[in-house]
Amino acid sequence: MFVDRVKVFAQAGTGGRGSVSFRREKFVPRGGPDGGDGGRGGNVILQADRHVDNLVNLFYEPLIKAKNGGHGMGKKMSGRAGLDKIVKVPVGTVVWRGPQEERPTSSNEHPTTNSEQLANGNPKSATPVTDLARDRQEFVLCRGGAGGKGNVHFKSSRNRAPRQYTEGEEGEQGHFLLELRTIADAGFVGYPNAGKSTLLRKISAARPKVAAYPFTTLHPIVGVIEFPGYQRATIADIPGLIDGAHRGLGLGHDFLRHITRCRVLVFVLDIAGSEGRNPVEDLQNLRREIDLYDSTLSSRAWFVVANKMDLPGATENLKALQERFPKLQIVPTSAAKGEGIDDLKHALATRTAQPEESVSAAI
Ligand SMILES: Nc1nc2c(ncn2[C@@H]2O[C@H](COP(=O)(O)OP(=O)(O)OP(=O)(O)O)[C@@H](O)[C@H]2O)c(=O)[nH]1
Ligand SMILES: [Mg+2]
Repeated sequence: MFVDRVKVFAQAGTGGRGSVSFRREKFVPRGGPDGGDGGRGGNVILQADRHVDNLVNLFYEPLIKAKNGGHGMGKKMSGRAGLDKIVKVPVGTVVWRGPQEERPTSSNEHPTTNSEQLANGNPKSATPVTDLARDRQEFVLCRGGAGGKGNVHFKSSRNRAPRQYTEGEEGEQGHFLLELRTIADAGFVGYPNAGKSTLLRKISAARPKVAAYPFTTLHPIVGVIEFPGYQRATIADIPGLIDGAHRGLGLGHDFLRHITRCRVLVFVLDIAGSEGRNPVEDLQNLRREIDLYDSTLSSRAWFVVANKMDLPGATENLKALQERFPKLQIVPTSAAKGEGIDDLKHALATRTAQPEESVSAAI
């Protein structure tokens, strides 16, 4: 299963209580207070890890808890610190904090109440917290509570046998939404069956499923292309878009966010119009869909792959497309026959090598 959005409830550990104790030792009458401090509670830490590719672990375990700190003890011994809970998440995870809610009472109760906004990733009530865009990047989601003070801290000339101590502080807690926005240099955008996955298989070692029915690809797949001279680029194949994708039609809406970080958008067209559509209109519709979804996407660097050049009608359609958009970079390919693949690699190498600002998620 591929999970790219998940709600969780996280709770850091409570600090341990301070101890009330008095020194008792032979030949040391009235040894005085010696109650140690409580240990701090464990933190809940998110860690980006490039070996993790989705959020499925958290889907099954949406309650993340770190350990409490140990209580203080006699002989001025501090309680042990609570263990941190380190949760590995994929690189590219964006975290939002939900509105304050009642904390769930039992462990099998899922944090669902009043989280519609969160579930929709709607930032209106949810506030952005962090963007884990680099491998090994860590973020303390909830900080553990400090340990309480033992009675040794309360002695004074007037109170030599204090019985005061303090409780440990509660750890931070909250509801969060974690959302994966795939990090890739370029992303394939196109109608279902345009041949995006077939192309990715040709240019990289990734093995997305290819089939003659729409919506074969159900979640983003990232392939790595190696260019001569140790240069490399990552390309994301996302599920096909259809008209109305920005409104949530087809699978598009849920997956468009995965291209929000791509520096270069590659529009893959079925140039032969083999499913009865017109490639010029396809391109215009695709451009419109991404613009309606996020207007910053339409100002990204982009070019077109005219795929299925082996089919009848392709050459005429390619000519029409070139006449309609004379300045546009168009790479003709036939993924099925393996033609134009080197040109596509070359186009990707040059376009992704351009030193553009890396695009962070628009949070
Ligand atoms: N004739 C021909 N067929 C192709 C070409 N490229 C892909 N196909 C076929 O088109 C069909 C769809 O290919 P996919 O690579 O799965 O298309 P996709 O764009 O990934 O589709 P979704 O994952 O559904 O969005 C498959 O049957 C491919 O064999 C091509 O260049 N020429
Ligand atoms: Mg596909």
